[in-house]
Amino acid sequence: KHKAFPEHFLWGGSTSAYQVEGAWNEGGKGPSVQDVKQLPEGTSDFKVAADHYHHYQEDVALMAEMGFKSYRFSIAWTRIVPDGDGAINEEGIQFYQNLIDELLKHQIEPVVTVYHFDLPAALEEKGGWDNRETIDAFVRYCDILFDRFGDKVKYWQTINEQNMMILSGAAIGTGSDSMQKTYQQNHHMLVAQAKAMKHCHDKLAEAKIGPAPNISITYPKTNKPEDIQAAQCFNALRNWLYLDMAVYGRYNHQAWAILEANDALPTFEPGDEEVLKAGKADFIAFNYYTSGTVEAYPVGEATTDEKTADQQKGQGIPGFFRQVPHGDLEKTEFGWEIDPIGLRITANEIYSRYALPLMITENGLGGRDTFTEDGKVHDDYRIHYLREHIEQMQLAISDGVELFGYHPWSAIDLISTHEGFRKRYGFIYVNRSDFDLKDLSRIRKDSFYWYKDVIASNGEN
Ligand code: BGP
Repeated sequence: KHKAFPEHFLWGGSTSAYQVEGAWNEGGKGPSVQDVKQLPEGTSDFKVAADHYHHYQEDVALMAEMGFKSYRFSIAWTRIVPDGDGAINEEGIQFYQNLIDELLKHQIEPVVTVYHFDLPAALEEKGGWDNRETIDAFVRYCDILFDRFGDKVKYWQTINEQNMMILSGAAIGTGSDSMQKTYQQNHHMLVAQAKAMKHCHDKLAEAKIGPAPNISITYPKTNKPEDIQAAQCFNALRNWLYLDMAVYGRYNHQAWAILEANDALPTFEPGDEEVLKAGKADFIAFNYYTSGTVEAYPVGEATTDEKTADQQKGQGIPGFFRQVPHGDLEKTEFGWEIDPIGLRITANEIYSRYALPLMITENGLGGRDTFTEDGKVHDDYRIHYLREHIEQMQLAISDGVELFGYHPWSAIDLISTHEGFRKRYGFIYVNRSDFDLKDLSRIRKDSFYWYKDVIASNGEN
């Protein structure tokens, strides 16, 4: 017999500021790297997005109708400090005060991500995460959030998917031309995160804070020892580097060895070691969409060009691992492998390593939803995907994992970073396309009604 979901389980949904809000230059907001970057061809910019900035009351009412217990969203750094490290924008503060009050009015717990891929463009111009001053700007920004919202927000996450920013940086606003520089940026983000966690604890006795990386288990392609060893390496570099740091304040030994072998070790400044040790996560939030698979990548198989390209994209490192398709898993129409059991394995693996409570901050299926003539959106494929993942969550809980929240991506349709508005994830359909804003009206998808029942029955659906 399976264990039931805990009584106060946080059933919710997830978004990020630049993907959902729009109003990109309203209310005193400054530009972020997302507003100024080169867009993939045929893809909308982020200027209007789902226009949540102007529709937040309606959107929160719809979340409440679904029965949301919590809502995981991000605050746009450039609404709070438009140029990253200068004056505070009170209008931006007010927007989030209003949003948080609206959530609390409906008994929805706010779960706040401090930084979700939207570094202020002004900081990027000064070197972004290459520049150690960005650490101070980040910590100051966090202090402002803790001071202004700390009386109402209990759950905080520092940086969304830092590991994905590092492994596929160029696409989301950071990036660099060498592996050493990339991992130096990574180091600066880790130091910034540790300081923020420490400040949070010093300022707010009741608050809980943690990282929000994308964690998914990596399988070996075969049961050959060399493939199993390759999987261990990739897990270390992709997953454990980030969590070992957030929990133990030290670099994972195997990840460190991979960096060392590739002349990519970060430089420590005096004091970094103590700072990293002092910042401790209270819980682990993680995003899970799919698992990964790797095989051994013998040195000598790659040309220098391939080697550099692989390393830049995080695809493979000769002598360690190379990512390959799984082969037996079904895929979404956008080619993402679907692996619900991988979620159970991942949750158990994280819990065994760190024994901290876990919260899922993203999980979901991107599809080309269509609005049918009967005025509905029949997204049975999404229901199927989510149901299977919820079943595996319940199995993980039965295994003994302390899982306390689930926030599918996304609460409402929003812009996919790489695919624009044609790839949708929400329970709520937003009536627009990439280049036609239509009326931006909100339509409840079939998954909306289904998820409402899931929440009402505390996951017994
Ligand atoms: C995660 C990000 C989200 C979101 C999601 C879906 O990596 O944290 O911001 O974009 O992936 O990805 P995509 O929109 O590329 O399908």
